[in-house]
Amino acid sequence: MSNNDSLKNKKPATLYIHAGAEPDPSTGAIMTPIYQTSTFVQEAPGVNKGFEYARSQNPTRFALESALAVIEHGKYGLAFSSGVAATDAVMKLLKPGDEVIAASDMYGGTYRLFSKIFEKFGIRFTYVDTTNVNNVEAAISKDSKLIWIETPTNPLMNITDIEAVASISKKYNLILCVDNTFASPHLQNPLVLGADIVMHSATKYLGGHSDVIQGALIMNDETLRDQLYFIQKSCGAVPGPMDCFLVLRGIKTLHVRMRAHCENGEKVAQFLRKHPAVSKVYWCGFEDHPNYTIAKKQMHGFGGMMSFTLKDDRAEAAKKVLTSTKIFSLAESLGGVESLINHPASMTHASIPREERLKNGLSDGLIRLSVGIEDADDLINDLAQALS
Ligand code: P1T
Repeated sequence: MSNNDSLKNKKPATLYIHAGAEPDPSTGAIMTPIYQTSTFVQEAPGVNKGFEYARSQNPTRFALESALAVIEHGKYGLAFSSGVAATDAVMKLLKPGDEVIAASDMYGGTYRLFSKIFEKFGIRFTYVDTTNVNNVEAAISKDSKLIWIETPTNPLMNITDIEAVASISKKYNLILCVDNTFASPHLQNPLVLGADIVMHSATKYLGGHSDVIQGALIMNDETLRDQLYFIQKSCGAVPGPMDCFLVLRGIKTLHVRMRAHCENGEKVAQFLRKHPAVSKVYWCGFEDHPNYTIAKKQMHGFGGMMSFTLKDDRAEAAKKVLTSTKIFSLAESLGGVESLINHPASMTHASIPREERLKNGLSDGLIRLSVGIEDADDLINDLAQALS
């Protein structure tokens, strides 16, 4: 019986620590070895130990992929060299003429991949506000093949009802892919809610320590897994074994980190909301957040991501805050143990045309926080001095 079989019905903390981890058969090493090799010696042509060439098979990657499946309550996991490489693989399931219904508010790099790369190859993207699921159904045409949503969204923390979109996608026989990066598998499991594919930028909460770039896909359907594995090995965007080891290690503390991110996130969100210089805080844990009921239904906590605007909503005013924090570092990315502050309009979402951004509510003055797991009072004091 594999270790993953013995994890059936175990709680998240146990899953994260033991998923994918088998003692190394040759030495008993408890930690998965980093198989830093490009190829595997064969006894005779076609006679091998199941490993031929490391783009197609690597034991460290396989251990991680098996862990990814377990922690997202799916059957199969696939790891990629980045989050966008994982998204790229999903898009390669499609052919020219196919249409994707995509969320209008999402990570700028995903929008760039769709609009600047895949449109060139004849795939059509229709962007809708997926927080109203009626918009999704209304947009479906005879060419629609896939629905792409992100929830909570980057950076406006909009929430889409995964279960409701999954039932629409099943009705029209479409593939539903959910970017679950902001929630992490600890706070939300889209496959359980009916999605077909879960995507992660493992760079974020899964790795958790800002030391690796990686992506992940998890699914239940074997045919979909085979198609995506074929794309993974044929297109070659695989992560190296050292990076797989780092994400495997990160996953072991996911529950502890997420608990701390949630606690600190709530304290920081409440502090910002009461601050006289702040006009609006975007955080899905507020009871008056427009999608709070759905967030509460489908998530097990609200995490450490949030955005806010100042009463003075010009980019210059935001820049003053962005360059005045001492513990929050000004940087792209999120989900690491350390707190980051970011200016979406000029950084992570600069590839979205300004008109589009403004239409979706992403203003020039919006500031995004990835609240880390430092001491909450220190984080609040840091923001207080930057806002003053
Ligand atoms: O950076 P990469 O590992 O390729 O992941 C891309 C990606 C996909 N989906 C979401 C929701 C993301 O936030 C990201 C990456 N985001 C940032 C780098 C950022 O600072 O928002």
